[in-house]
Order: sequence, then C-alpha cells, then structure tokens
Amino acid sequence: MKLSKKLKLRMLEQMLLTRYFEEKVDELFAKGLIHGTTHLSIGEEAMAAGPVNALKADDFMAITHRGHGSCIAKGADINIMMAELMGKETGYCKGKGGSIHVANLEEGNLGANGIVGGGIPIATGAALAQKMQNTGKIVLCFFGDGASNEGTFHESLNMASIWQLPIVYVCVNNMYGMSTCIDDVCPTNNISDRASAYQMEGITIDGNDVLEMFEVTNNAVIKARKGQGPTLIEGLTYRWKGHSKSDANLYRTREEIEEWKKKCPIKRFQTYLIEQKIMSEEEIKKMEESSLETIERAVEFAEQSPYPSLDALEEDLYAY
Ligand SMILES: Cc1ncc(C[n+]2csc(CCOP(=O)(O)OP(=O)(O)O)c2C)c(N)n1
Ligand SMILES: [Mg+2]
Repeated sequence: MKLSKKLKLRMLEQMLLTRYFEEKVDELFAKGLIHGTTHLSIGEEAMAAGPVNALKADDFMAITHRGHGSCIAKGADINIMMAELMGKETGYCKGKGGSIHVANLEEGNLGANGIVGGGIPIATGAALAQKMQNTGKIVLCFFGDGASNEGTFHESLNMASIWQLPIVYVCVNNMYGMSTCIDDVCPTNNISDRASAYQMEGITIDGNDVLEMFEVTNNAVIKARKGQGPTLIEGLTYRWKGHSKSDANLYRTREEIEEWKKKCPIKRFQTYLIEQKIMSEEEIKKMEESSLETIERAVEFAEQSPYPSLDALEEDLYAY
C-alpha cells in the first residue's frame, strides 16, 4: 500500500509531539507541578501513531495508563491535555482525572484506564454497540503485555470472536508489566499466539516501525469494517523510562535499555524519510522546533489556567 506524504509527515509530527510532551511531563513532575503519577511511553511512540492513524475520525479507541501518544494521534488538543495533567479546570476532565484518565468521547477516545485490562471489555462492549446499531464504525483497543494475562482479555477476545465484532486489539508488548518480565508469566512465545484459542488472526510485528504498525492495523481495520471480525496485533517495543514515577529499574540491565534506545522509532522513521527524499534534514529540524514550541505553549496555557473551584468538588462524581 502506498502511503501519502501527508500521512507520513503527520505520523512523524505526532511522534515528536508525544516525545516532547512526555519529556516535559517528566520535568514538570520533578518540579512538583504535576501530582499523582504518570506513565511515560518514551520509546513506544510508533505503537500509538501507527495504529491510530488507521482509524477514521469518528472511530473509537480505548487506551491504557500509558496512553498519551494515542490521545495525541487521535487529535487531542495538547493544551487541554497538559492542563489535565496539571490538574487545571481547562483539562479534558476538568483537571480531576490526570494522566491516567484522559478521555474525550467527542474525539472517539473512550479513555485511559488505571485498571490493567480494564479498557478491553469497555472497547469490546463499544464494538458490540457499533455492530448492533450498524454504525460502520470500528474500535481500536490498546493494552499491554501484562494485561494479556488478565481474565478480561480472554473473555473479551472470546466474545469478540463469537460475535465477529468490529474491533482490532493492539497489544503493546514492551516486555514488562511493572518489574515482571513477560517471559516469566506468559507460556507462549508470542502474545499473538493466544489469538488462535479464539479462532482469531494473531500477528506479531516490529512495534518500533511506524509504517508497519500502520499497514498491519489498517488491514485489520478494513477487515473489521467489512464485518469479517477481530484481529490481535502484537507490537514489540520497549519503554525507556521506569514503569511510573517510582521505579528504581532494578529488574533490567542498563545494557538492555541502551540497546533499545538504539532502535528509537523516531530516529528510525526520520532516517527513512530522509533516505526516501520525503523530507530534508532542514524540514525535520523545523518540525522538531515547531513541535517543541507547541509543548511550551501548552505549558503556558496550563499554567495560566485556574484550578477547579472548591464548589466543583462534588460535580461529575458518580455515587451508588
Ligand atoms: C487490575 C490491576 N492489577 C494491577 C495493577 C497495578 N499495575 C499498574 S500498571 C501494571 C503493569 C501493567 O503492565 P502492562 O499491561 O504490560 O502495561 P505497561 O505498564 O507495560 O504499559 C500493574 C501490574 C492495576 N493497576 N490494575
Ligand atoms: Mg508491558
């Protein structure tokens, strides 16, 4: 499939915005300007930009606790995202959700989820709704390697297969669930092998190759839209940073981390774009600069925004 220059440039820009957004979040957290916790996806940017660009604007996605890149690729406003992380009233959830709860139904973002595996049944239910209402829309469901050991994963894939739902499952296999290596907790060679138990196509690909991530997801999206059922795609990638804010990184070696940094998905895509004469080094530099400026403007916007008022404390809460 021949991808347009416009799409390639858009994916690079989204990956850059994600990298700079998260580097800034890391900095603001260290300065005490972001509270709670955050999970950074630095090193995994292709796993968001590739699959999400295979969606139409009104398709849905469900994301994980490590979902900043997917929000950005789905068209989230960086200012509003930064405001949410800084706990400001102008954020996506009026500053009450923070990093793990960015959601926006109008943009088709069913939301991040602090419960590992929690987004999988939500996405599967959304796919059932699309099928029952015959909307023609599909759902993209992100989850991690660790989440593939949860019951929600198995129950959801079973139902999606039985009902041939319009959903694409994307497993971000970064080899670890907190400090647990996937090899110690998963008996199959690949997580995609698990699809065969549900008569579903399962594919393992290079999660640091944004073009491959796009193409494979796009094929699965076309299949889902035709009513030919779900697919499980596993992308192999790596998170450069710790699991969340408190991680002494004692469960993996410095050498392993350095090896994966050499496989940077952004550098790799930039090299491709230059070699194929799609972008010049100068153009890439300009895009990097403008992306950095976008992040700085987002910080200004968030800093100037007010915190939610005390009167709003009990608004938007659900109580049994
Ligand atoms: C149901 C549940 N169990 C445990 C946790 C604690 N926890 C938060 S993130 C995480 C690891 C998840 O690993 P994975 O699914 O591979 O995603 P990754 O963090 O690698 O992106 C765990 C165990 C949780 N939030 N929810
Ligand atoms: Mg993981």
